Amino acid sequence: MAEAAPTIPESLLTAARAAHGVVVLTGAGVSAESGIPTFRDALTGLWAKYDPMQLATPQAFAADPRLVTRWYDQRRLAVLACQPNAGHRALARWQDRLEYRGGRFTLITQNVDRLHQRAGSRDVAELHGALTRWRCSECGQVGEETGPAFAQHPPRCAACGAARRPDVVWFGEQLPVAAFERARRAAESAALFLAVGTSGTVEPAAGLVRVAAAAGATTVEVNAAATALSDVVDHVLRGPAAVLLPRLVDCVTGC
Ligand code: BV8
Ligand code: ZN
Repeated sequence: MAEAAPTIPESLLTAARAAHGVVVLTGAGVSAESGIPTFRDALTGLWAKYDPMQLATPQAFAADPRLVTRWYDQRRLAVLACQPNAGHRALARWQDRLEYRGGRFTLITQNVDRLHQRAGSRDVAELHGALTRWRCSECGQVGEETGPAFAQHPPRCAACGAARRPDVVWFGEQLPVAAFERARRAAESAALFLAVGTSGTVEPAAGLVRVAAAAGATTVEVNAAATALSDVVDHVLRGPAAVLLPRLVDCVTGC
């Protein structure tokens, strides 16, 4: 079991500075300090009586499209009102510095809030879609929704009138094939793989840590608490991502 290290071990810094291919998998914890509740806590207040595992499914949408689109519209508005935090910005900085030196940086996220992109990260592999992208449940027409709350629930497709849904991956739905394939290939060739702010409970995203470890990468967990991945990784950095990521990136990039 890797010991949780409040400081950053020299062995990790040596591996990170030498890494030509860096892969980072993020989960809801990287957005916690932006004020976005983690996925397991996303059901406060009005939604406290629901289980995300029940609400984030095609069955829930079929049974009660109005309830489901109201929850997603509220989450969409919440993320639009939030700002990226120092953890998001540190990952964007690391990508800039590594790619400037000819290295490869792949950011894979389970999050649907697009804060990585707003912080400047490029080519983000979004495994679970995005809250601001909505699509028609019938004709598939897709649109970016960054405006005020929908006037009606479920929102209707302008082309065919059918109910629109958030373009996110619900439980039981397949992940976007190209994004997951790119994530898996990056994990297989990573020299350094970080799992940041994820409980490691949702598959197949969480399995990428094991793919990287099996391929010989140095693996790291950055998390405020112990998770299913803590025993899998080589190094555990225990604490908030918005504090630990800037510190790690500054040490690695020599800022
Ligand atoms: C699929 C979008 C098959 C919606 C989400 C094995 C293989 C394949 C599938 C399965 C499998 N076993 C089980 C399954 C089924 C299922 C699954 O994984 N179930 C689990 C829960 C048992 N998987 C699926 O259904 C996937 N689909 O496999 O389809 C298929 C194949 C072909 C054809 C058809 C079908 C789809 C999974 C995607 C579900 N959608 N999101 C929405 O957001 O509403 S998942 C959802 O959970 C979010 O995206 C979230 O990101 C994700 C993972 O959770 P985390 O990000 O880890 O968040 P969590 O709250 O759990 O943890 C937060 C962490 O942050 C904690 O550890 C905490 O300590 C830490 N933290 C908090 N604050 C901080 C912090 N860390 C650092 N700093 C802080 N400040
Ligand atoms: Zn339509």
